[in-house]
Amino acid sequence: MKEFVMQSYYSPEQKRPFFSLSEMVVKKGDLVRVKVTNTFGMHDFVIDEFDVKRETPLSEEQVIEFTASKAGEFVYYCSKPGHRAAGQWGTLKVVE
Ligand SMILES: [Cu+2]
Repeated sequence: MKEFVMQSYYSPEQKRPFFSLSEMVVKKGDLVRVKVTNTFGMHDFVIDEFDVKRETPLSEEQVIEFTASKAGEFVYYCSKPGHRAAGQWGTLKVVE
C-alpha cells in the first residue's frame, strides 16, 4: 500500500488551479491510496488509464484507491474546464 495526501485548490494570487503534489511514484502491483482534499474551487481527480474519476467536493477528504496494474508514466489531472491546461495535473510513475 502506498499512500499519498494532497490538496487541490485554486490560487487567487497565481490565478490558476493546482494539486499540491506534482508526482507520485509507486511499484507495479501496488495498491495506491490517494487522499485528496479540495480546499478552494471546484475540482475532480482523474487518471484515465486506471479508470479513476472522482469529484472532490469542497473541504471533504476523498479517499481514492486503485491498483497500479501497469508500468509507465501516467497523468493525473482535474477535468474541470481549463484546469488541466492551466497546470492542474501531475505525473504518476509506476515502475516495474
Ligand atoms: Cu480543478
